Amino acid sequence: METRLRRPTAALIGVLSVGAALAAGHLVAAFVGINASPYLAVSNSMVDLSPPWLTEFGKQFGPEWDKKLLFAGIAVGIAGFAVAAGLLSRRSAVPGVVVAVVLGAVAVAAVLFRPDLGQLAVLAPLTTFVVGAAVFRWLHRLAMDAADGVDTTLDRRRFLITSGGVAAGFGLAAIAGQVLGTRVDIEASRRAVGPIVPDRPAPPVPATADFSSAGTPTFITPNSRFYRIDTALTVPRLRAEDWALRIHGLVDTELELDFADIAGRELVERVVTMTCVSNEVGGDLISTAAFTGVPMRELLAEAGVRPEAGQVYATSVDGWTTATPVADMMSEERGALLAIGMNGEPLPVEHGFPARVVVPGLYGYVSATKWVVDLELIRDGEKTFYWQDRGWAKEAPIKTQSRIDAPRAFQNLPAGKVTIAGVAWAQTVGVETVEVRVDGGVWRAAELAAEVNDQTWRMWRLVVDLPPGNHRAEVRATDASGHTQAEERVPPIPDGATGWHSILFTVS
Ligand SMILES: Nc1nc2c(c(=O)[nH]1)N[C@H]1C(S)=C(S)[C@@H](COP(=O)(O)O)O[C@H]1N2
Ligand SMILES: [Mo]
Repeated sequence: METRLRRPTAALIGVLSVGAALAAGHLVAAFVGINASPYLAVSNSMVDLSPPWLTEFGKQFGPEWDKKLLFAGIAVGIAGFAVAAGLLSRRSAVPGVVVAVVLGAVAVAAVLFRPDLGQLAVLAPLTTFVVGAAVFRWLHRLAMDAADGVDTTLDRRRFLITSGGVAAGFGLAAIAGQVLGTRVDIEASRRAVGPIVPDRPAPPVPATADFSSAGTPTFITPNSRFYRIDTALTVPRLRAEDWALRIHGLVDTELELDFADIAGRELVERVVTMTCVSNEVGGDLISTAAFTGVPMRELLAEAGVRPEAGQVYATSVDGWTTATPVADMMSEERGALLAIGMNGEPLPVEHGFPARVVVPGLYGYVSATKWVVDLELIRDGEKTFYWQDRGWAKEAPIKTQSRIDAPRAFQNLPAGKVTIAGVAWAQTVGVETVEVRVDGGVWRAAELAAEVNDQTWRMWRLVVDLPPGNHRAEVRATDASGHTQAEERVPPIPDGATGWHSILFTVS
């Protein structure tokens, strides 16, 4: 009679070998670049290959959750694949080995397409492939011996002990890889940099700049609450002492600047409201900080921008790219920065430590490169960049918008006076008026908080007297160029959402 493995045994062999394979690859990746870990490399490729609807769907869960969900989804996918490989191999080990080859090939491809990994990185997926195939054949042989009816008890015990050993071994390898791979002590590098003190501080933000007591955000967003958007599944860990920025392309003199050079220059502080193009009407992908750094205008002038240059093409250490019009980078009023400080501290790691670009008035995806390492002056449209390749606009100035923060949607308020409050923004020109209407009535001008500068949001509030019942509040802003927000809802893709924000609430 032909020997056949029981289904649970076959599935277990599949899962154990794939687990061992990925863990071994993760451990090797700790030495050649953690992103070479086949599990991370495949996950990163999934991010880059995701269709726009999926990326936008993911962003709803917030910066931390969308990443956790992706990792969990990929783990489930791989486990399913492993179970299938095991079940296909109930008679012969060949299908399982073929699966290991396929998995290895996918991982090699994923690593080769990573811009931030060297040639050596291929060792990680190769390890995955070799370990996967070897563990699979080994466990399969033991399980077959246990199933063939001769010496069954002894063979079965041997199979169970080996399986347990493999599981424990790969658990340890995965943990060791994680610990070693993230051993670069990035916080130590941040501490060594110390507080970032501007030579030219921004004027202090007056206490009257926000209506946080009425429910708006604070004017300056604490670093820990600043919105975060990026494609990095593992935050780049680039130490200040290892960082350098190359400015090249259509310039007279190529520059290579290190952190000490930047930190030693005259540092300018600017209060800027950053906004993400994916921010839905009413969304919270908008925050404000006092950024400190060197004006991009000075750095570019030092390199000498040739007249034929139209865009600054920026690349981060993990290969994310964007392009910004030279005119916006060079404009004195706009005041683009190569920032190294955020609210007095070195940039937090998630916000681009050690250096990033900040260009007031442009959505982040066309300007705000975190972990920036390369600025290339190119002819206009000479190359496309990360989000442009995924259907978003080549140029994207921030659109005038407003949002209601209080009352909260569906909040139930006591009868009497109700304060409606929120924020409005029209970076580079400034907010002129904010109007609110309730239940489709007349538009009433809201009180505006003190204006800080043209590159930041502005808080507003209005006290209304409302009878008990359900109510609907709507808001619209008019900017200093005379443009009033249109009612119609426009989705974020390709160059930013517009439309009036409205909320429903109850007074009783
Ligand atoms: N390296 C890198 N820089 C990046 C991104 C990214 O994915 N990678 N995302 C951009 C986008 S879409 C936005 S809105 C801002 C967000 O910056 P924050 O996370 O500091 O708020 O960073 C920009 N810079
Ligand atoms: Mo963004």
